[in-house]
Amino acid sequence: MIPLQLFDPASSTYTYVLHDPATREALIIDPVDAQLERDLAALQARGLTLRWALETHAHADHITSAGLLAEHTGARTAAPAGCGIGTAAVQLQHGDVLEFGAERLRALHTPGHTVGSMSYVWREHVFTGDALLINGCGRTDFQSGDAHALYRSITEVLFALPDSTTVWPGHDYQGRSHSTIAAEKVGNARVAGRSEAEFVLLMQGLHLPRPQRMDEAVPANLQSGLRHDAGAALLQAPRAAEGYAGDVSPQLAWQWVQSGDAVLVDVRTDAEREWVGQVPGAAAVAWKQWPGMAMNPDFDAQLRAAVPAGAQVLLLCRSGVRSIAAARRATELGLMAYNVLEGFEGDPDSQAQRGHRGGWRFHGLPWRQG
Ligand SMILES: N[C@@H](CCC(=O)N[C@@H](CS)C(=O)NCC(=O)O)C(=O)O
Repeated sequence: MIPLQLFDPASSTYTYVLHDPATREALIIDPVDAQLERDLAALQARGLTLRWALETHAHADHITSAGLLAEHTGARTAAPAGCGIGTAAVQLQHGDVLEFGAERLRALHTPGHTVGSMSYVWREHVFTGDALLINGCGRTDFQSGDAHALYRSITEVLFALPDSTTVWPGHDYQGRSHSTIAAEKVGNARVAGRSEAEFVLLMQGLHLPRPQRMDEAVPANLQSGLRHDAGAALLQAPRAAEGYAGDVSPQLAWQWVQSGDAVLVDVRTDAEREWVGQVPGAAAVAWKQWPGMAMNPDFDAQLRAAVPAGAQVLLLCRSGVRSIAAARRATELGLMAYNVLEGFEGDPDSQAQRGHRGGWRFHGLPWRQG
């Protein structure tokens, strides 16, 4: 059993998908937002059900798709407790285990690149994030980095794993895919044969340029990569979008519904509408259905039945993510399709609770329960 290794060329980031062959339950490590469609297709092609979207740390060079994957697949997000990713549903401590089917993945706290960074052990593999890289290691000069801590994480935690353990890094900038603990012990250019003091001196002398997207990536990653404009001021006009007519605020969407300018379609699951709440008069056409969040095979036909040809349609989901996919599909079907920003419940807050950061309900627009 080896992990599926996927690569984001723009950031040289490796993403990993592991699965249990019996139940097809899967886990993804360090997914990248620009690769969302690829990753969803990879899961679907293999018949995998995503249980966990997991981070090794809050990245500085790209934005995670963990929050989006959770929205699309029903997976839960998990992140190291020390990383400040308050939106992650599970805050991992050293030694915690995540289960997917009969498989188990164990969290190892390996601070140094950032204070909360973790590596993950699965079978005879270790996913080292930006702690141990192939013939290198993560930088320690920003985001709570600490070269002393990194030296100890590598030499005392990771090098304590069996020599035969395969090392799967978070990045490689030279096209290498994996290594072993034995090879890194002997040959890692930054660590092998060096004392802690020598390593610290070397790290202090690196003077690497800042990651280009750092200012944008870190705040977004502290929220699982979910949009952080939810709850923003009322938008007066639709915002342009790619693949569909545009994004509108919940308030503007409601104005259009009242004036008869557009049909509101709720693309959440039956369960969400029933138990969380729904907008009176909205048509219900699920994009995916619970349990399993499988695609609704009748989406096209049901949407056509709900919206007259050529009419404007507003797509509403939980937080404005599924509705983007649905708006793109509705556009392909010939409709003038808009995504309702923030969705019914908005984004999760720092306690991982929805309803306090934007959304249809938060703005006091009409809705009812049951
Ligand atoms: N050049 C890349 C960033 C490269 C970089 O700084 N990578 C970090 C991980 S985000 C690192 O730890 N690199 C270790 C090294 O280059 O030795 C960008 O602009 O995004």
